[in-house]
Amino acid sequence: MTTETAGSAAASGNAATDRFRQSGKKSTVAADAERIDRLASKLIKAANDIVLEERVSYEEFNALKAWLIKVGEDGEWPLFLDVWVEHSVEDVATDHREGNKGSIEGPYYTPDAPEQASPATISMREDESGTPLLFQGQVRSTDGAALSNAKVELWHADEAGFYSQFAPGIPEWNLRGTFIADDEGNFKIQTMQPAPYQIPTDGACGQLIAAAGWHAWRPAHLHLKVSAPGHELLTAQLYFPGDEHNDDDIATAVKPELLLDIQPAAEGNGVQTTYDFMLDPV
Ligand code: MBD
Ligand code: FE
Repeated sequence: MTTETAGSAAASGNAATDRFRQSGKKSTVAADAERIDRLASKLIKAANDIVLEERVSYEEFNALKAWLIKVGEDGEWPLFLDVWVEHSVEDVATDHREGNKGSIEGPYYTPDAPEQASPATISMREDESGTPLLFQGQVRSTDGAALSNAKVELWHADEAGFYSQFAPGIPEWNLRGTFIADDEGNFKIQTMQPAPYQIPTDGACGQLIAAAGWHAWRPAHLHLKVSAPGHELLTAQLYFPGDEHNDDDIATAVKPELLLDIQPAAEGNGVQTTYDFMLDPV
């Protein structure tokens, strides 16, 4: 934390909640009473089983009630669900794929980041601090065919671990961009290596983490959405070898195939990495 402040958990939580409300994701499930009955009954039974098995007291029950109220007040439902549940939803959604299976989206995606043709430099501050990172690769179909004009959306935290639009004092589209690959599906993006991310410690999720004696860290990561006409959208994260939290990500979103191969930059300073994506036809 040098030139910027973390802001509060409630500020980033509420921004993530607003973002979710605007995304239109909430209204797409049909009200199928049978399915709702099945899922809600299982969830309620799981809660009751825990109470009976663990002999949960009134004090503990009330602490839970107060904590759940605080999750809402802090706007941290997106954070809570994305950190502790989304990885299983992502497994179910992508286990049929032959190409990349990807990883969770998390709470800090914003659509419609400014578009640039590859090669390009992501939007960043003039004095953006960090290690320059050249991120390049190719987008292909699972049959091996290059996907011309594939789209690569990239967003990630800065060197202090903060995301634009969710922490104060950062330009709106900082370290966010939409990149159009060339005729052969090749992309080449100059950016700045992100720092590990710490879940806000002053909100409800941070309170739970501290009370349970857990740590609040995600390893440093790049977020991506890779798409091409006629192919399934890939949502992924990529990680840096050697990060101490690759093996105990609080969000359980690291997979071995998502680790980058980081090399010294061939030109200039910093590092470079090549990662190819394979998309499944729809
Ligand atoms: C993040 O940056 C993130 O990617 C996830 C999944 C949860 C919290 C913060
Ligand atoms: Fe993230």
